[in-house]
Amino acid sequence: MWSWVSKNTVRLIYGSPKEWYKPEGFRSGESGDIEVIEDEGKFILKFKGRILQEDVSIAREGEYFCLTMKMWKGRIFGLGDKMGPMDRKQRKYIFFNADDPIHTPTTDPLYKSIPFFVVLYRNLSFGVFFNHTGYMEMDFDSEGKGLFKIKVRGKGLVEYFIFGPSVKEVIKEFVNLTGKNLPAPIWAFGYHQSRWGYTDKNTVMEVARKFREKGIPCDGIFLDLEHMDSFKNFTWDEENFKEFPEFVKELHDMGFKVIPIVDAGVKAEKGYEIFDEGEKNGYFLKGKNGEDFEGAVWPGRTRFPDFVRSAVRDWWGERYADFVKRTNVDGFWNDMNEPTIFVTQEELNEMRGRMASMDLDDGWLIPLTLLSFSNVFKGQRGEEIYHRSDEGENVPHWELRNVYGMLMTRACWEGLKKRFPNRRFLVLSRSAYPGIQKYGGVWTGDNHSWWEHILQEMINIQSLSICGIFFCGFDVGGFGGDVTPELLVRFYQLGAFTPFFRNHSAIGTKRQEPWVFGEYYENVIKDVINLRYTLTPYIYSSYMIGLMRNEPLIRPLFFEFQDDPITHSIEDEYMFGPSILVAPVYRFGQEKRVVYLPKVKWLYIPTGEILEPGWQVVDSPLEVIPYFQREDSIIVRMDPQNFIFEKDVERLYFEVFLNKRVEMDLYEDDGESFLFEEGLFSLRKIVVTNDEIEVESSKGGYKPPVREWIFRILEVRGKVREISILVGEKGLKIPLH
Ligand code: MIG
Repeated sequence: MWSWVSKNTVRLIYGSPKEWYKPEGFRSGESGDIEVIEDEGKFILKFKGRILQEDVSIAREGEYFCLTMKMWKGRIFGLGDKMGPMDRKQRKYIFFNADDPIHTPTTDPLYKSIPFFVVLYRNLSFGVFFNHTGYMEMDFDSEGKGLFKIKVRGKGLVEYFIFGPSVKEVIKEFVNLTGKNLPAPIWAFGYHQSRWGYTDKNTVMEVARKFREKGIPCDGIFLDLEHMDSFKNFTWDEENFKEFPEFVKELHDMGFKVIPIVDAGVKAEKGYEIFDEGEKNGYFLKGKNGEDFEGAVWPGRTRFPDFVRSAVRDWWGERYADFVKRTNVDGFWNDMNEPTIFVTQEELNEMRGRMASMDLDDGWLIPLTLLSFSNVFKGQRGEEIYHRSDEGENVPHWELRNVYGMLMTRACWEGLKKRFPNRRFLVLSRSAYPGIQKYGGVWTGDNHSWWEHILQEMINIQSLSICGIFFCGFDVGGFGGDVTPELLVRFYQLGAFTPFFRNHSAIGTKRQEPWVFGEYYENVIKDVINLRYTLTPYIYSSYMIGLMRNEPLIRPLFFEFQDDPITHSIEDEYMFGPSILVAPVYRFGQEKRVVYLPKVKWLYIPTGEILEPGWQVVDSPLEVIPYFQREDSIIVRMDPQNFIFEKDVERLYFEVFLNKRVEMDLYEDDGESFLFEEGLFSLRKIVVTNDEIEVESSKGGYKPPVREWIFRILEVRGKVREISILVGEKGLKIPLH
């Protein structure tokens, strides 16, 4: 069975699947040029006679449904933040959310399941989304036999096939199918400081004050587990974080937003209101015999809300809103929502039993047994847990695990939106499934202070972005392990060119705020953060336009330059919005960087050199981030501020790198409300040629303030001009001769 979903997107049904998660972007009545040939439950897809997908066999192995296809030619990109190279070929991946804090080159699975990928071969591209929320494996020809294999636990599978032929169109359509990205508040694009291990209010205040004293910009402070009373969500510690609302106010007065952590698990403690309510109403996940499922997480004995049910989401969503009402925090950071379950009573009993019966004569078996327990931590426990659906059906966890974290985040976003319909919050999630982008941004979890992870994070943010998750970032400096000076700088330099820019580290590791390595490194890092803040108008405008058009801020080179096959092989450079190419340094002591510059001339911003397309070598000493401006593009900047709303922005700088004609769209709004959804935004075109600057009148109901616009026009032949004009909502034309 198959059907059209929208133009050039088809939905293929294999076997008799349950499709728990329903995509939303169906446009009935549309059809495209793909030819679908169905034969005994298998399919062949063609476009103008050319085969795009060819199924080989279908098989049932016990509880599993297996589908084999011919492996595609070309490259495979996507799957969210999985470890390893950006091209996913020749590897097998598992989709079953897991909390694994050691990200080696082959660790798999991790926190998210994003079963969507793009196939790219020359000028042809299409996307494949296997919409399965339970256990799944995909093997992109790891055995080299020319076969792609997918195996799911269940009775069938739903595939969405999206024909391009450009990567850009594939991604846009995939986002259309799974949902528009959240509007993050403008301050979310500032810099954020976090650490697991800011033990009390004073420690946090000390850090906050240092930022202001040193004039290092910072917009957000994240509060980890310590702020809670005994790891109970939506509480605060009366000793170390007493008078919490006043503390939040104090930070607000200094220009900081405050974003506390929320864990998926609820401490099982009578008298803790949330536990009592959840237990009384049957809101928690169930065990095999219908009793509440219990496991150990940070709070000790823990129960888990059944986010699959809408009543539970409504209840949980109100908890966030209520916490905002009490404390006025500015967002939430949803953690442990795979969900992580450290251990269960049964497992503990088994461990005890096995260890108790051992003695030294067991030799090697002793460490082996201990090691086998460490799997427990990752244990996904599909068998032991049951959900109750809205229809009252009992559903085993293995069918739904991969959407648990997304549904928690949905509860968060919807709960906040309901109570505060006109206030944007920063919502983050560690676990995810396609569609997460409607409810929250993501970070990539527990990376390490390793050089290897700078490149990995570069790959991660590109892969998340092409899977429709635009608001993403990683722990700058690395979460686990002790950071070293140069590594910290290079981590910052990458982080400054990502949507979500936050330094975070684990308890027990070396502190890694910008100043820990003394004046020299502090100044280099301060410059990086300042540079980031100058880019705010460009970043925010590009993000919001991307939100409307379903185009990510982070774009692999092939997203913009698909025609050039060399771009298909590049994972260590990317486009940051439409005008900037960034090639961060990711090796220790690397003072030159080899870069590939596609198609046009590029301005090497750190030195002002104009470079020809092709392979180039640029200087990249520690103070320098290799980043480039595309020919015929504009970058809009402002003066840096200590935090985004510190002062009115009186001046905008339009850096124009001009050959013939530049055209850009500038988006502005108030940055913190939802009024833009009712048309209260400003969108206008700015066109610069050798003869004139043309600024369109602002369209939309938001009146941008009158500001000085300074145009710095650099022509490819080297001529420089600077023109300053006052611009409000009205358009104008300025001749350049
Ligand atoms: O088991 O809250 O990924 O960012 O600092 C560790 C403590 C729990 C994992 C998150 C990390 C966070 C940490 N959490």
